[in-house]
Amino acid sequence: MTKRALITGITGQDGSYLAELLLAKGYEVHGLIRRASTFNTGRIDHLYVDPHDPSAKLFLHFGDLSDGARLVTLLAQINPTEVYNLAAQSHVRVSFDEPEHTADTTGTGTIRMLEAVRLSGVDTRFYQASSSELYGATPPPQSETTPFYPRSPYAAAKLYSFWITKNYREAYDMYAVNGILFNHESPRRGETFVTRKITRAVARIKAGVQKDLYLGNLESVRDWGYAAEYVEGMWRMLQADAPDDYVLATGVGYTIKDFLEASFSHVGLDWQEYVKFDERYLRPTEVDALIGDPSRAREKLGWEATVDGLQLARLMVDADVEALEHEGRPWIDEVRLPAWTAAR
Ligand code: NDP
Ligand code: GDR
Repeated sequence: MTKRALITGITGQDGSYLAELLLAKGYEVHGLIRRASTFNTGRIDHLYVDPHDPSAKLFLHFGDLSDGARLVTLLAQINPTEVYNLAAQSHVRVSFDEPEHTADTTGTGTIRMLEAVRLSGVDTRFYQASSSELYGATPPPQSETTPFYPRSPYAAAKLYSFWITKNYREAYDMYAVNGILFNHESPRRGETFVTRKITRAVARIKAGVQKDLYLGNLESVRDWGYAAEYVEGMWRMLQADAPDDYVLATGVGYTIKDFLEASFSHVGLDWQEYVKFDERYLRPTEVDALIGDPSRAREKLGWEATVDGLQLARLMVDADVEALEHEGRPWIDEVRLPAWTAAR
């Protein structure tokens, strides 16, 4: 039987790595993309083959999580065996500026996807991109049994998505899982998330094309892992005998200052000479510390992170330095993959 996956959010960081992984495993991959006035497929262009070519295995469809009828039609047309719901307004700070839009995409978008699965009658497994932001104010270590305490419109929307996914599992006997993923980064990370903002600035400051780096709170602690490894965990969740919810994390936390130190010192610079404070990067309510306990995923899925937050900082700085040196050349060539990714 052909394994056929539908990925929402395929143009994002995780969607691009997941599409690569599933194509390498022989899947036919379908992706939902938003119509935009400029191209938004930069992260997956290297995977694209003209659909007229018989070897094509990746197919893109216009759609939006705000358009429920389109999702039902698409599900029926594609008839996927696995659905990965990765699409979201995923920026926590922006969710305070656009709370209603965030609720519509990151929250209600999930029920539209689940309803599309139910109404189209397709026999499929469903992955929901849940987040460590659900824990919010609850102190670490955080596991699948830790109580949630969301601290942003983004986290509150993801909380709804978490519970509605669980509810559809129980109410309709759907194979539906939540991956509760702690922060995961890569050279493909969006430029406005703190890690990529830092590593990109390091490359630019080193090259003499940027002078300062404006940031907000440097004290918060995050458990940063490597996105290319985390998509493998998503896939493993859908291969298990029974549906369950899993934390994916490294188990080690660092402050933003630690990440700054690792990134700047990697190219021989002192971060304190360049980093400046701008209050507009503060959040009305902050999440102080997230450090995950990935024991369940290790024991039940055999999944383990191998790249920790500071290794990641160096890997991302190297990629940004090279991308700047070879401007115009696809950065995709620069990505250094960990052992199990390269072995695929
Ligand atoms: P990105 O922000 O890189 O990608 C988000 C994707 O969602 C993009 O493809 C975007 O499309 C798409 N999208 C946004 N709004 C809509 C919409 N209304 N309809 C259809 N598509 C839409 O996120 P990541 O890849 O980093 O994360 C993937 C998912 O995992 C997200 O749900 C995120 O909240 C969640 N998550 C991420 C973590 C992380 O550390 N990266 C940790 C835990 C959870 P476009 O390219 O057109 O903007
Ligand atoms: P986060 O990631 O909010 O954890 O959400 P982000 O990188 O945006 O922030 C991490 C921490 O850094 C602090 N910070 C700054 N953040 C940004 N973006 N820009 C700055 O200038 C800056 N200065 C300091 C923040 O205050 C915060 O404490 C990410 C997203 O991918 C979510 O979608 C996902 O669910 C969670 O990770 C897990």
